[in-house]
Amino acid sequence: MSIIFTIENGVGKITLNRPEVLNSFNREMALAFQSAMRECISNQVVRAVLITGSGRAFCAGQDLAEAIDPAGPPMDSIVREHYNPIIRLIREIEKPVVCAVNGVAAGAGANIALACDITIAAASSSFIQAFSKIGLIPDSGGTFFLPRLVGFQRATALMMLGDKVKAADAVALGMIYKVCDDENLNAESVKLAETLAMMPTRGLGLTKKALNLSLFNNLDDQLDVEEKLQTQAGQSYDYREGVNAFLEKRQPIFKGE
Ligand code: T3D
Repeated sequence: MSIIFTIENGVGKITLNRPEVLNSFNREMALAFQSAMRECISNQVVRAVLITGSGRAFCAGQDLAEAIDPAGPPMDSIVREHYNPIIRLIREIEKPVVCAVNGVAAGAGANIALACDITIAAASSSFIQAFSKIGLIPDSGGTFFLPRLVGFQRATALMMLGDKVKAADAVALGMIYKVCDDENLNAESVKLAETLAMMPTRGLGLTKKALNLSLFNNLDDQLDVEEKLQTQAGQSYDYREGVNAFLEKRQPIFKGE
């Protein structure tokens, strides 16, 4: 099984599972990942998503043996059919997506981690824009997210030089949210995803929508977006529950509706 997909406590957990090749993506894994993400979108039980890897790596990007295999998927279809849909699904799902980077994240693996909503990493993990070393350009949204996260100069240098960025440095650069001890990553990331899953996830989904649009909008347009989405959030069950629970001095029970 190239991925392991489970649903527990409101969290759809996708574990990349080709540890012998550092969870690099072949076509089967890319399509299985997309299918799990689609299940997370349509299944109302899933209120948050957690992405991680098995073994010592998070993901080493494209499986290079498959990429040069004449019987493998044609070069031009790899980005179009594998990585672009994955990044679109991560950004389009109106539920929080947590990424737990458990080891090296290289190439498309690094950029998938950067496209997630909240990325935490084990202290021993690292991020490498490995593309330049083999004559490719960064894909999987890397040229979109990395300059926005760390600034144009740093992104350019990281992409051209392919330097390895340690997890703690990735936090300092603003690439990811948080680093934690290796042995705590699984527990911390599950706890984070489960916490999000219990929150007013309709509102979190709308927050994500607003953030996506903020990447393109000017202030005036963004204020309009906030007005529209706040109106939707204000009509949600969770908003009423949150306010009632506050006034009644009790814990709210949110439904994601
Ligand atoms: O058409 C297209 O290809 C477009 C799509 C592009 C998307 C991309 O992601 S391009 C970038 C592809 N990825 C890379 O270039 C990274 C290649 N891997 C590495 O540079 C290193 O493996 C790492 C820095 C990630 C980790 O190094 P290290 O020393 O910890 O491990 P290792 O010994 O290099 O790898 C362990 C095994 O995994 C090894 O196999 P073996 O010798 O034990 O049988 C190695 O060949 C295999 N492996 C690692 N990465 C890949 C891989 N096998 C296939 N594809 C890989 N990407």
